[in-house]
Amino acid sequence: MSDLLAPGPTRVVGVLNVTPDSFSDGGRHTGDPVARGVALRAAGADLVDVGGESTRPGATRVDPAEELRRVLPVVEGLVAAGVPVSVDTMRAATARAAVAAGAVVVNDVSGGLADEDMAATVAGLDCVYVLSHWRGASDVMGSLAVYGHVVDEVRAELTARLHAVTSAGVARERVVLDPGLGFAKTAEHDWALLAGLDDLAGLGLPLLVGASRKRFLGALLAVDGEVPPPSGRDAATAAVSALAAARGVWGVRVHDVPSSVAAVKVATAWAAARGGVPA
Ligand code: PMM
Repeated sequence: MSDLLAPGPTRVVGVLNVTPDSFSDGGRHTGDPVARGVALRAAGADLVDVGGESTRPGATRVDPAEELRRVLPVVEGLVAAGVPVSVDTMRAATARAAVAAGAVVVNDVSGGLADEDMAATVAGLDCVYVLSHWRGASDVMGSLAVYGHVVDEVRAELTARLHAVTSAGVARERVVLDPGLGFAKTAEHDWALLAGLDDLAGLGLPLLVGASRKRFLGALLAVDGEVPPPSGRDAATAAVSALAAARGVWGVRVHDVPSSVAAVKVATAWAAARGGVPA
């Protein structure tokens, strides 16, 4: 766990959604999810993030037993293959089972808000905790995308959640913060948060950015109202990865691993050539 947060280049977190209805890649993949995860690792992912519940806008919650049934065998298979695993879940019970099976990161897009047992559960586990900004479940989050100053409000709400989870016993040193792009955010909010990464970094904790294939990139790339499909947004995702890496973020969560590995390498080499000063 400690190595995971040690200083170093931006980590590339590969997305492995084991869902029939994920926003960006659900249903598109066939075949063994463990083999897909192993391939993500071979392509350069530092971590593989396994999720069994779609958070696409409008999605309804999956049954807890079904989530576990999807996720656990994949976590076990990847751990057995030596792949560092993160579990993408809002449920304490799933987090506990995945960490018991060898996952080293609990990635909770709800920042502990969806399950009141999450913070205390994570406090008792040996893992990194990714705490994302969140205002409500996917079926209602669109109506919650209302901000005066989005960066200030996200920063304040992340600070409040950080206080809540550390009060429940989670060591601050193992928390990674995430602005939660697309979660109760419009495209304008997503861009403001990316532009405000330095401000969020001021909280003094590592940051994870999950821009991959999201709607704000689709809207940006639309030509004559034609929005490219999620898989047509990977070059734009890699551009975000390069810029986020140049801002020194801890990690980027992406579907297409090779393009973001290359992007992070470019940003790292560019900074090194400037004597360690980011591009
Ligand atoms: N986005 C999604 C799922 N999990 N986890 C973190 N930490 N940050 C994110 O932005 C994030 C996430 C939704 O995207 P997907 O359906 O394409 O996986």
